[in-house]
Amino acid sequence: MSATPHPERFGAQLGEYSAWREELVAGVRALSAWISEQELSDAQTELRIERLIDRLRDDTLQVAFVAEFSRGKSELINAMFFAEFGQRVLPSSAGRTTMCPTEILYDERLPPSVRLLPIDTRKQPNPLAEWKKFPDEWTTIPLDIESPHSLASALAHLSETRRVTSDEAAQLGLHDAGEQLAGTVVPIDGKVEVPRWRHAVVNFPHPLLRQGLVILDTPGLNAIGTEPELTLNLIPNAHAVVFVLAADTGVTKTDAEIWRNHIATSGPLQRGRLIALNKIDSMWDELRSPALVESEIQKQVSTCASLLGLPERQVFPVSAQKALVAKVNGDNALLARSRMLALELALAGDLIPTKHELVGNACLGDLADITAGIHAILDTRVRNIREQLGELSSLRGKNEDVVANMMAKVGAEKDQFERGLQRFIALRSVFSQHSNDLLTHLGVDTLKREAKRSQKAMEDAHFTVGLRAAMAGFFANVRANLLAASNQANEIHGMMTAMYDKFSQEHGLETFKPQPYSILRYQKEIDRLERAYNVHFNTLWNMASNIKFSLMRKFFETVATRVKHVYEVANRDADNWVRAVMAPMETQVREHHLQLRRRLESVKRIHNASEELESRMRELEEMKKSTDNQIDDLNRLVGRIEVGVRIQQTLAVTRDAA
Ligand SMILES: Nc1nc2c(ncn2[C@@H]2O[C@H](COP(=O)(O)OP(=O)(O)O)[C@@H](O)[C@H]2O)c(=O)[nH]1
Ligand SMILES: [Mg+2]
Repeated sequence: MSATPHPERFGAQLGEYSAWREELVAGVRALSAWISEQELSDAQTELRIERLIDRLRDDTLQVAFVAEFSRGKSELINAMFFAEFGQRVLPSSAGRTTMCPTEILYDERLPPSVRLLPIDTRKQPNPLAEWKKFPDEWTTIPLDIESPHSLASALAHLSETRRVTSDEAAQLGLHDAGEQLAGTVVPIDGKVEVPRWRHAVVNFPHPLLRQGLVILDTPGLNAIGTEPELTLNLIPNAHAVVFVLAADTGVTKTDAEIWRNHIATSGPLQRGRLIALNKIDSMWDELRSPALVESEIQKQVSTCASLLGLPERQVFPVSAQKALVAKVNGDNALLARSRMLALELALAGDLIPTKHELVGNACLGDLADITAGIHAILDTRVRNIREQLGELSSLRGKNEDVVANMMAKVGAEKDQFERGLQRFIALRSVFSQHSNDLLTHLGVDTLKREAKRSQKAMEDAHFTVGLRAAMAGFFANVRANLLAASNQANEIHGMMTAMYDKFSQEHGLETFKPQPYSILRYQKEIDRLERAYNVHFNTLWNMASNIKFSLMRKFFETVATRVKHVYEVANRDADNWVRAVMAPMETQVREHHLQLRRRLESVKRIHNASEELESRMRELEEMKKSTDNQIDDLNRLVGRIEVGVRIQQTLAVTRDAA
């Protein structure tokens, strides 16, 4: 197992991306080591740095392959990512197609394995995301990655099916299962064939997967339409979706349906959505001139593009099968003919710049929050030292009275500051009240109650109007909560801004402009879920009545789980935000108070013994120098990370323009 040497291949670009991410981690680690070495750290800061590193580490790139049965998704995945195994990793052949959605990834905390969730779990309303939390419910098959045979036989489970009565199929919410599979199986005694597994997770230590690539292989329309997790989460949230068509079938009715219902409406269209027009080898013909074959392929590309309403440059004619053979045999001419590298390049080109931007910006945002507190300490120190130096140099050669005056002045300043502290303490208690309110608006408990109530309303409703109203009510409530949270955050923001201004005017503390808390991205996700739900509502409503209610219930459960996830993220972000808003003020107040006490102390000493003055001034000069150095070091360490982020973003912009 080695990474592919071709620089233009997907793997090489992913490798560059991971190296970049590792560099960010190294930069953050260096910063973190420096912060604790300089004794500028506290538990909060350490925790936030650890979180940032974890987030960079756990960052994944999710690529979903979506299409109707037998378009060659599995073969495409084999050819793109697993050719160096010299054989097919995923089952792909006429009768052995993957029956259940399969995530292929590597989580080093778990041994290599295939984990399979039985289809029977569909009889219960719990969404897939819930089942993922209970490993015991999954059948685990260990993988021996050294043995190709073990790999193939473990993965063969992905194609397993079961025969059930049509009643049971209905209970499973698998309405069209019989029809969809009619081509491969002859139904006897009224039984229908259904997949044995609902979902599979292949944990596989492949170099690309180690670097955070997550591949989702989906079976045909039937499975996509009946598994809400795919419709509402896995497909729309994938960083890239490859929609696979086959040259020998063109755009069929179900292809168009998958495209329309599951891809076109599910996210920003232009970015990260690619069409692979597979099996172009079926058009190769030794008796026709290459130019003629080429023009026919081109014609197919235009037809597909216009049927799907896309520019032609988003459609990539390929032959997955020939690409796999070519890669295995090192046949460069065949590889070129398969046109696989163009698709790999486009996929990397779509995926990686987007990730650079997302990950880079999130990292810089976190860093700015983390370092704000440290800047506040250092700046307060420098300013205090400067002030003291000014004070002390004005005392040179002065008599005792002047020194006594100075002592009184500093003492008064300290007293005034301590009175200001009372106000600060009062503010802090109002602040924590407001913060609690903010977090309550984003509380998962309130949401759960609301979801239950809506669920009940939906079950009681037997007509479209009632169902729609219950659903709309649920979303309206969620929005109202987000808005209330936003208002609360604005209030906190206003209060803190005023407090920072006041402290800076009255006590000369650094001015600090806290960032506002924005709920925009959660609102967008809620909008997306509601849109997706509405689209699928119509599809579900037109299904046979014996399964439609159970499917609707499943969809609602998944929507509720996704909304819960949005709340959890919003809640965690809000928690971080309130800390980030308050921390610099706390540090500044503490630091300023300390400095005032020190100042008073040193004037007192000078008052008692005049030779103290020069030595105290030397001491302060030293302190100033070392604090200035600390500020330089901090800027250098943060600057190194910023440069890393920005270079990649500039490259991405240039690449986009090209
Ligand atoms: N001629 C040709 N057949 C292909 C190609 N890719 C896949 N196939 C065949 O199409 C069938 C379905 O492939 P598979 O990868 O299982 O499709 P999936 O159901 O979309 O995952 C298999 O018999 C493959 O051998 C290709 O590029 N050219
Ligand atoms: Mg397949």
